[in-house]
Formats: sequence, C-alpha cells, structure tokens
Amino acid sequence: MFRPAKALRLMAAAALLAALTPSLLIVPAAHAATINVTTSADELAVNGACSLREAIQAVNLDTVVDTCDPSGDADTIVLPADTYLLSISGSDENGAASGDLDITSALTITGALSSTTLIDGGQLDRVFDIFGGANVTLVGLTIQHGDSGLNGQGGAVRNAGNLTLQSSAVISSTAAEFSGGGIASNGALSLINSTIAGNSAHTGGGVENAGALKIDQSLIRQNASESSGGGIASLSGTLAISDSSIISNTSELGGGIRNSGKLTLADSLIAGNSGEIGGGLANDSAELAVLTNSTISNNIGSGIDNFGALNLAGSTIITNTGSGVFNDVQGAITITQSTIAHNADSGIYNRGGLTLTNSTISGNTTQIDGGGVANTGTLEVINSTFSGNSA
Ligand SMILES: [Ca+2]
Ligand SMILES: [Ca+2]
Ligand SMILES: [Ca+2]
Repeated sequence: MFRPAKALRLMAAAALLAALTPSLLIVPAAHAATINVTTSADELAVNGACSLREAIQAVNLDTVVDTCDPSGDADTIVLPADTYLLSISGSDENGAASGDLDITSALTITGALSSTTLIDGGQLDRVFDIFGGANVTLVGLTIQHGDSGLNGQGGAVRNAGNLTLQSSAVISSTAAEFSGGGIASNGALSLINSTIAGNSAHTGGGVENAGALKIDQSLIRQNASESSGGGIASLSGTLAISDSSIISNTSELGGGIRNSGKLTLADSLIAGNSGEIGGGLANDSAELAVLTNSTISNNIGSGIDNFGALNLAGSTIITNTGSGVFNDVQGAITITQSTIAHNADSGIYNRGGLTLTNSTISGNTTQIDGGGVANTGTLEVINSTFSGNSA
C-alpha cells in the first residue's frame, strides 16, 4: 500500500544524500605520504632503518632518505611509542643534520601518546627548529630536555612558521641566556590540549611569544624565568587563552604571564604563581587586555599588576598574597561583575583610572590603608558591594 508519509521521508532522505554526495566524493588532490619511523636511534646511516632525523630530512628535501619515502607534499611522520634521544651533536645547523631537528616544509608528526612517545634533546641543542613558511603539527608526543645553550631562543622549540601542538607536552627544557625555555615563537603557535611544564629561560620560562599564540585546554605549569613571564612572556603580537590553567610559574615580572601585546583570557585559571611585580599577571600593554570568566587565585604577590588597559569581567580574584589588583598611574581598568576577595594587601590598589561596576569587594586586608580599595587615582564605583574588608 502506498504510504505518502514514508515516501516523503524517503524522498527527503534521497535529496539529502544527493546534496551530500558530491562533497563525499571529493578526494585530496595531492597524495599525502606517511613515513613510518622504524628506529629510535638518532642516525643518518643508510642501514635500512628510517630514523626521525632521516624522516624529517626526507620531508624537507622531498626526496627518499634511506628507507624514509616522502611522496607528495603534506607528509605525516608516524612515531611509534619509544624514546627518541637525539645524539648527533652540533648546534647552529639548519638542515636537520646535527643538533636540533630543523623543519622547513609542511609536516605532521604523530606519536602514540604524549606519555609514551618521547623526543629527548639530551641537552645537546633545542629539539625542533621550525622555519618560516613551514606548517607543522605535532600530535601525541612529549618533547623534553632541550637546551638551546648559546644558540638562541627556544629551549625545546623555536618556531617561525605555523606550529600546532596537540595533545602533547614540552617539558624540562631551557634557554637560560635567551627567551622561551619551552617554546619561542614569532610565528603562529597553537597549543591545544597540551602541557608546557618545568621549563626555564631568561624571559618566558614556558613560552615566549612575539607572534600569534593561541592556547586552548592546556596547562602551563612550574616554568620559571629570571626577568619576565614565568609561564608566558607575550612581548608583542597576540595571545589568546581559553579553558586553560597557568599554575605555579615564577618570575620577577609576571609570575604567570607578562603581557605586552594583545591579550584575551577566557574561562581560565591563573593560580599559585609567584612574581615581585604581578604574581599572577603583569600587563604593560597599551592594547586592551580582556579577561573574562576567569579566576586569579593564590598567587604570591599581586593577582594582577596593571600598567596598561585592562577589562575584567565575570571573574574572581581571590587569596593572593599581595593586592588582588594593583593598577599603576598609567593603568586604566574596568571591572564588571567580578569578585575581589581575601587578598592580603588591599583588594584593589589603584593609582590610575578604575571603574568598578556590579562587583563585590570583600574580606580583603592590608597593614596600611584601604583594605577593600586603596585609591590615589581616579575611582568610579557603580552598584558594587564592599563587606568585611579591614585595614
Ligand atoms: Ca637510517
Ligand atoms: Ca637549527
Ligand atoms: Ca640542526
């Protein structure tokens, strides 16, 4: 029997399929090769085994190196779970022949897991050197024990190209005389579901950015720098952080983050960092920094030290050992729908321009004047609550 409802459904399904089919039939124009690394040894010998260094040379040169065959443009190197210890020394070399692994071409390196696939620099040099124009994705691996020595920025990674780090980690690396203990980037860098931990540098213990840096669902933990940006030093360019944690980093200026570029931070945590100026965040950018739905807590020093322009909305600044927010004479801050509570050296110390709207300032203390807000600048308070502060 003819059933119009079912027929209509079938016709609709057929139409949908017809609409989808052309896109389903599209296949990549270029053949993308997969290169399987078959030895954990760091070698360039023609011995029937494809090493990581040989695989990268093969992609860079688009030619077969030993048994590594890179047919096509966009190549994927597959690294089985193992420790790949770099042992061919010789820094300041850019053909992946010695020291760091130089990448000059489009490339994806896929490990098994960040806990089982380790690329270890052996403190010989940094680990990866990514050149301008190279589009590189690193997935499921850990990069460790890089040391750029006297050979410039980037303890583990120097990026001038377009680098995405996904479900990966950069740990225990150093650029003692330079910036970017974990990664130094003046290109485009995305950290997704990744960890940057235990790195150190003169500036930017975890990451130094002078390009476009995006951090999502990631952890920046226990990095240290001498001068600024224990976790991250964003010296210029853009820094966009979402759903991430910046924890237990240390520096002189900006224990967690030092920002001199354009910063947005959303749905994130800056906690337990330590800094003389800006325990959690030091912002000295004239470009508006926008912080939303975030928590800045338990930092040693102030939660935020601001010398620039900053908007804080829907956020909590709590139990920092210095001021919750310190706003210097040249600083301009707008705080909306936020809570500043239980900070030890005034909730807010304002010397510049501050507008406080629909916010709560409670339980803050100081040994001097102004437990809730100590103000020597320009202050406007709209519809806000002050309670339980002491001085
Ligand atoms: Ca070989
Ligand atoms: Ca190099
Ligand atoms: Ca090299």
